[in-house]
Amino acid sequence: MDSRSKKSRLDSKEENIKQERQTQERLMQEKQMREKQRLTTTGALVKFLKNQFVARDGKEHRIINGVFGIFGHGNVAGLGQALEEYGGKELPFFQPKNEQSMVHSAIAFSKARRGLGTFACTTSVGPGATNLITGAATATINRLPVLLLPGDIFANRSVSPVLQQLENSSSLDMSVNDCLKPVSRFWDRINRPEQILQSLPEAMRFLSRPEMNGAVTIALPEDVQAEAFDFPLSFFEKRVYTNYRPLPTDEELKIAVQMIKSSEKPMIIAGGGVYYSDAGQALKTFVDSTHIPVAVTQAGKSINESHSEFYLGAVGVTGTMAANKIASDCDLVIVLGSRLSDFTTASKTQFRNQKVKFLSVNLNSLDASKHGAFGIVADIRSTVAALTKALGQHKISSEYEQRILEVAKQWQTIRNELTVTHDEEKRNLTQAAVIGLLNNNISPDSVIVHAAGGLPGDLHKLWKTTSDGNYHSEYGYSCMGYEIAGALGVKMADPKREVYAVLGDGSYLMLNHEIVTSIQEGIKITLILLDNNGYQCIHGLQKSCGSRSFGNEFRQRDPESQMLDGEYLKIDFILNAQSLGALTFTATNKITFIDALEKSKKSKKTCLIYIPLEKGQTLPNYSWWDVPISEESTDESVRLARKKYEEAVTKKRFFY
Ligand SMILES: Cc1ncc(C[n+]2csc(CCOP(=O)(O)OP(=O)(O)O)c2C)c(N)n1
Ligand SMILES: [Mg+2]
Repeated sequence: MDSRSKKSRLDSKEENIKQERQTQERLMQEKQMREKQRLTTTGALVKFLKNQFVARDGKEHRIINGVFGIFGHGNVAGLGQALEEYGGKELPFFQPKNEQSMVHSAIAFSKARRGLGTFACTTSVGPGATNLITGAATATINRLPVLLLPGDIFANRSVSPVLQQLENSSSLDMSVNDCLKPVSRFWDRINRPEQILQSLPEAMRFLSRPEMNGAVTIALPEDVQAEAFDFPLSFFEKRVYTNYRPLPTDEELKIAVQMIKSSEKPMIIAGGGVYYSDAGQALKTFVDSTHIPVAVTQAGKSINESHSEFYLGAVGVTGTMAANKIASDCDLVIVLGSRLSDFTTASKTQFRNQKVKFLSVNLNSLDASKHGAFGIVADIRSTVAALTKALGQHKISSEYEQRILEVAKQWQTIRNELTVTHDEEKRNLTQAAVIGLLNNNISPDSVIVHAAGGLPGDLHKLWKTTSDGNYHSEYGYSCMGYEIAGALGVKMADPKREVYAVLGDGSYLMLNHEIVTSIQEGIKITLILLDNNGYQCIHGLQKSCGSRSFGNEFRQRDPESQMLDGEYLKIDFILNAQSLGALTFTATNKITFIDALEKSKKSKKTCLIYIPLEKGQTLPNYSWWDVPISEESTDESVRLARKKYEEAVTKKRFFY
């Protein structure tokens, strides 16, 4: 063969290989195209969200159960269009009346489901987005998951400034959504469609892991929302994120057992983690076996407390006499799933025993290490069960047991006296009487939702939680306005339960519009509105700080004094609620309140029970709260209060 023909044969072989390679590549591309779908960023986002699940104890839960939204130019054509096109049954849309309240509804839903699942909240680019901030902070502080999807300014900057754009002179890469950074556990901005391939799975990790829960913000520039990309189909396949229960190590258990066995006066502080971890039953078994008493934080009070006399109720600033007495003197605090906020520790004055030690179990290592605790970063239910087993027959001493039972009994007598109803005296009901009557006259599996004002403190002290989730308090942020929106979310989480928002006139005036959403959706809740003409818990606090009365009551500006100290405002709450669609009742005594409760139970539509309160009735305090008082004042009563304050501050104890 001459060299020429040899070369041509080689050439044709190479040509064949080349052609073969090209065919392969074309087929591969065709296959890839078949396995891709051209979608807008928000179309892909919606398709992705529909198929995300979290699994715990062998049960799967949808992570995003629907979308709350208010549209504007920043989200209507992008995400709005995508929701209409792809949302379907799996991602229903709800129309709340304020962006803050939609976050409250979402996290209340999540709390009712023990953190397993939440909602997404979409807003436009400007005020809609900044209205999310309070909701986001409420979520992150309470460690509850929510997905926030605010629209954002154009990524391509071609129209800058778009309507509602903040023009920050120090950076063009900044929008109002940057305000959401400190209140979000995870924050991202999508500048190219394909970025969601990384961003969304990361967001799901934050929404599905309890120790990472909080607000997750994904800012969506309005041009990018509408841009298309060939998304791999595999991105939309069902994903299940496992919410496993990490166990304590043998070494950790050994140390914990030793700490408990060598303690003479141990007590448990049960925080929200006990409820989220569904550890109520495991805790009961532990208490039945060891007789170690339990006190609860606001979030921890969500667990059923009706188990035994070793459950002493609330601890700390708003604590019961029994729990606080035991806490003051105990030598070991077993902290289960608590953030140890200032209310729980009475601003670091609650635990007075010189030898007191802390043993803490929490999935969140920040919380586990507080107060110099021996911290076990593990699941609470599993750890409590392991401790019960490892402790065997161990019990507290009979002396200590006697003391616990004694103070528990004393407290029950006081509680019953405090909640008594003076209906025969023709006075309005006191807040404590309302609490007692409500506790006794609603079904044990109902839910009460509260957040701010004088109610959280009084409820914490007096309420008896009759089933898991029966007590729903938002007290991480104590955010006025949470109550009605929160009740809506709780009812959505479990429509079988009767849900009561218990709130003051101040909170009602701040955010009452979700009554409209409840009517629109046929989601029935009952509002118990306690009217005491203003911000009375702060008024009380103000007076206890030596001040007289300034800016806290709802009073007319007086023409002579030019101050807000004229007549009380005449606000017709009944007419207001009726105008939004609620069925209303007025209760002025025991009989009318019970009657209103019975009628509201039968109603299919949202009800409001209006109760004018007997003002100025406060409960006894068994602890202290650090509210700094003016060091300088011309007012004698302030100077006196400051003196007492300076004494009280010396009782603070720090643990490292
Ligand atoms: C959004 C918000 N603003 C302000 C406060 C401070 N604050 C706490 S309680 C309270 C008064 C609440 O009034 P109301 O709901 O009538 O309850 P009351 O104090 O009368 O029991 C205020 C202003 C808050 N917790 N949340
Ligand atoms: Mg009030």
